[in-house]
Amino acid sequence: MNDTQLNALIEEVIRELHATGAIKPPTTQGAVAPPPPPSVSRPPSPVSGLHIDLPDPTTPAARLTPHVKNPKDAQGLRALMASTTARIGVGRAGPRYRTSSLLLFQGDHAVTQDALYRDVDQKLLDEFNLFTVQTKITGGKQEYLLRPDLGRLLNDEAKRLINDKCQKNVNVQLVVGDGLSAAAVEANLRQMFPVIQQGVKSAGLTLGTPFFVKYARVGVMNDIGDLIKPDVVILLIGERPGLGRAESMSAYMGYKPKYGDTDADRDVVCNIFENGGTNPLEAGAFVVQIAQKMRKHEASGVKLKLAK
Ligand code: B12
Repeated sequence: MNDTQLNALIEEVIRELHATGAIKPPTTQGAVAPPPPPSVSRPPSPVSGLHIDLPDPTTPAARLTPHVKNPKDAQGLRALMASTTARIGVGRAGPRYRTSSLLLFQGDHAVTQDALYRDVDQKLLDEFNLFTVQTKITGGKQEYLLRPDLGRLLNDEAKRLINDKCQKNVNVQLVVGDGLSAAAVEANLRQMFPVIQQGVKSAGLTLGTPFFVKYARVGVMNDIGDLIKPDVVILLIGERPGLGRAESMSAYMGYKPKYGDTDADRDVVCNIFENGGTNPLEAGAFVVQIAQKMRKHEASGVKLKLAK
């Protein structure tokens, strides 16, 4: 559709809305009154007379406002609410949630959905020269969610690309996977990736050719280990988002991962995010230390715990 057709369509819709009285007639000949700015409270609907504007429930101040009527200890309730992200002190409307609680829940859920269904920004992957390979998922995120088993296996093209492009038998292989949150990768990679690169080099270890795995699950480390034969694989991957928290990333690691390895053979540094989680810069340094330990003890997961 070109601009002329689009404008004609818009005008037609506006004419129909005028005809039904759903919007006010133009203030001056030929000019339609502009919509009010979003921050300004809108007048009641001309159709129903209802006023549907509510304050934004997602602001920090709104989240921390108690809605319990006549609490016995108002100050205590505020302190309790400030101490947790759990949804407490929200009050109720009869037996139900208040509308603002419901809207907040839906808003937070939308953050989760966005993080889950969105792809990692290609520009970010380009910044770190990460080429992309894919697991055996062919049906998009929906299949990714339903078939974790396929997210643990590289497809044939991925195996070919990795074989062609990656240095083999390296000390450390760094891999990035989207996992369950694109937002987590976007929020932390810029900080964590260079720290790992630098840390591995400073430790005198060789670092393999890094790449990105789309539709990745943690278990894909086994296929990567079988192809590249590194001492240690570090997989940076988006964690399952919580309600309203989508930027948490994990570093899953394994010593010489191979077909048949399980989570008992792996270690994880989790909850990597700024302001409240494991800081990505510190996490970068920490995973390099773990990689060194894995090499020293030639083990990871439960075996590494027993070796220490
Ligand atoms: C989902 C989940 C699980 C699920 C995994 C099932 C599944 N298929 O998704 C279940 C309920 C089975 C589980 C169990 C455990 N989990 Co868990 N889990 C999580 C959670 C909530 C999300 C993980 C995620 O997003 N992974 C990313 C996606 C893309 O990975 P995935 O391939 O879909 O799933 C794999 C990983 O989730 C992995 N995994 C899950 N938990 C753990 C724990 C360890 C130590 C390892 C190595 C791997 C691992 O198992 C899945 C299958 O391979 C995190 C919380 C967090 N903030 O990360 C805790 C978390 C990772 N789990 C944790 C723990 C301790 C465990 C258990 C050891 C608990 C126990 N005592 O039994 C077991 C170990 C399970 C195992 N796989 O060996 C801790 C790890 C702490 C740490 N640094 O060591 C976390 C961080 C929770 C916490 N804050 O305490 N877990």
